[in-house]
Amino acid sequence: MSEDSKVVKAEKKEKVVDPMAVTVDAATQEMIRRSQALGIETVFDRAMTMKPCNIGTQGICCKNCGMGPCRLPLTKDYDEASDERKGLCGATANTVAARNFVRMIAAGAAAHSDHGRNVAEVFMTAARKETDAYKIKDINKLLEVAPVLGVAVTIEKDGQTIDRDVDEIALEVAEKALNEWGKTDGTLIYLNRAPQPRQEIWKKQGVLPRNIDREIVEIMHRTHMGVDQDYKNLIKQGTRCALADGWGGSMLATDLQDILFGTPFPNVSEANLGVMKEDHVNIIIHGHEPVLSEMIVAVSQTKEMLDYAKEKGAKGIQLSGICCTANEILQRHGVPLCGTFLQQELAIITGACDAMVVDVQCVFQNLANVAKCFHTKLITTHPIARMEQENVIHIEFDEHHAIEDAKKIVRLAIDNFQNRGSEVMIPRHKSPLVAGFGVESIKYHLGGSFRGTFYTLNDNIINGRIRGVAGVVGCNNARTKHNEGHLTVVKELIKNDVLVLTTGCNAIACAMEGLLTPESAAVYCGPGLKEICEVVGIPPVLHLGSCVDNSRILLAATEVVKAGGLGKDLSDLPVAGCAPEWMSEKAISIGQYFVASGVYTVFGVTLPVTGAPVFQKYLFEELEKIYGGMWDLVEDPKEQARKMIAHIDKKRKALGIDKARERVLMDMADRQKLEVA
Ligand code: NFS
Repeated sequence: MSEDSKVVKAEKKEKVVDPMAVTVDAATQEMIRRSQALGIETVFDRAMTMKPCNIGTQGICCKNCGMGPCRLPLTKDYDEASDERKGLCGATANTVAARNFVRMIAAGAAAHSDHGRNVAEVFMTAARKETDAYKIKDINKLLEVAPVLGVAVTIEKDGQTIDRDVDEIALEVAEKALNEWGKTDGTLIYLNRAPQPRQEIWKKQGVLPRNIDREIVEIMHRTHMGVDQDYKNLIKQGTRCALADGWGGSMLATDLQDILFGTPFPNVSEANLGVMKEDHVNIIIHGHEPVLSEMIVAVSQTKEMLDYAKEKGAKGIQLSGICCTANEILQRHGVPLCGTFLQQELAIITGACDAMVVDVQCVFQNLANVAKCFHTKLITTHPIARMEQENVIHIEFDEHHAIEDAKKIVRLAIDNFQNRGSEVMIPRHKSPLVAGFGVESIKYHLGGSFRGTFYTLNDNIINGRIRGVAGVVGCNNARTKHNEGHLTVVKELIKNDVLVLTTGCNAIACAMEGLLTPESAAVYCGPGLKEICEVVGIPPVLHLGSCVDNSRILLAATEVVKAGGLGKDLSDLPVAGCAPEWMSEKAISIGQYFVASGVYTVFGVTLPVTGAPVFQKYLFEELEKIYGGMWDLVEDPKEQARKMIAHIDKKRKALGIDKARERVLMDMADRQKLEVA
């Protein structure tokens, strides 16, 4: 061996991922070690060997035409007044960064909203009774949503008001909902759900979305070579598109899913790779649309399938989920969470995954390469999301024969159970959790069944036991330590009496850490929040579902405004938002609709705007003057929490309730003093 190749080998040896350095989760650390022992590459290895492009990270690479890519790096001696960076066409760094940013919003809004459209189409199939698989499950929710969409739930007949036929209502709701994607007149109906002053701001700014598809298409037009060249005008359209996501496609997805599959209500379950069972057929559902996973849940619980699994030597069927589809089936059926976005390859590396069923979004193509090393059947199910690798099986799912499709998939997994190799290693780690919260259950828990309202929550915010409310959401990102940002921010917030509403992979991370249990309040919370959690019996971190369910956060915040005492608009509330480990374009769309809804929103890791300081300043400072909400980028998670708390305190002060918080603490002390006296 030559000296040179020894050096290469030595260097290679040094480049082994240190599991402790890339994740805080013990199960993940164990499985990274396992992947190394088996010589299987994962995202953690790739993140080490491939560094991100520094120019792309800052948002200043334009590849929107064939003359580029034009790269506009920030020079060390950058000075705003003399910044002459431009692409071949003359596009400035601000234009380039803004174009890239709003394209991310378009992609994110498209992902959420196309998901929403699929649900609306299935809803229509159910309303027309073209399928036996899907039925209107939650009639109460249907009757609640119908009037919002302008569908009457009663009619006048012979001078009497009578209830309309539920099937008729469902059909009309389906038509109205589907219309929102492409209607030719007016603006989105659901915008009416926001507080009136918020609607006025949107109207004044000219950002009321006309229909969902149009706003996405218009971004693609405006960011084509040589169209919109004003970063403020670009971000205006970005806002309109993001609102079409949050108050449109995502909100419709959530509502229609609730009507079809049931509105979530708190239930108990478990989280982390340890939920897999060695003696069961393990089916992992991964992706985002509950349309298929609902059917798999139903089918895998049938006697027919359970008997078949036993026939094949398994004790039963263990379903579990990864990413947001996991959150969907958790919140409605208590199906355990197998892991977050960054654990998807590791779930296969357990050697115990008999089938991984994927639909759309957040699915690694490398799953196919990992599956090749095991007996795992990797099954794609969606016509718009296939994989090129030959070992991937495609079973296209169609709502007209949903049960048959689901049966085919479950049978395939059961048949595969006996093909397991000897290399099974399931980490033992898992944590208990309570999930399934939403506007309805918060009302119930904090208001009681007879007076289900948000008054109690508001009361406790006003009296200072709850300092404020934070929405902490979003992905994992392999460029930062897995789950560390999520858990640090959330723990810091609840320690400071901030109630946390969570969705997406943040919710899964919190679940894995045990933060979704009422018991965690005694360990992690400040005295005010602890007291509330103990009295009411809720966790300090409320799991509201998947990323499309961020719409639940918007509606919960609207209920807080309605309940009174905390201002007239969302931007008056002592609330803040955060995505500590974001990575997907969906997160950017979510961030923008939170900002445009009046919320201070801080992202961790990185934000592709830092190479265009003027545009960045516009997002971070100027938007506050327009919407009352603004973006921020803070790498250190503790600092993220600190800034969120500072914002919450700023809002408390503006509401005149900053003193109340101190008074409560003094009241308790005073009471003690009185008792002593
Ligand atoms: Ni949200 Fe869900 Fe997770 Fe991020 Fe992906 S699963 S839609 S995008 S990675 S939170």
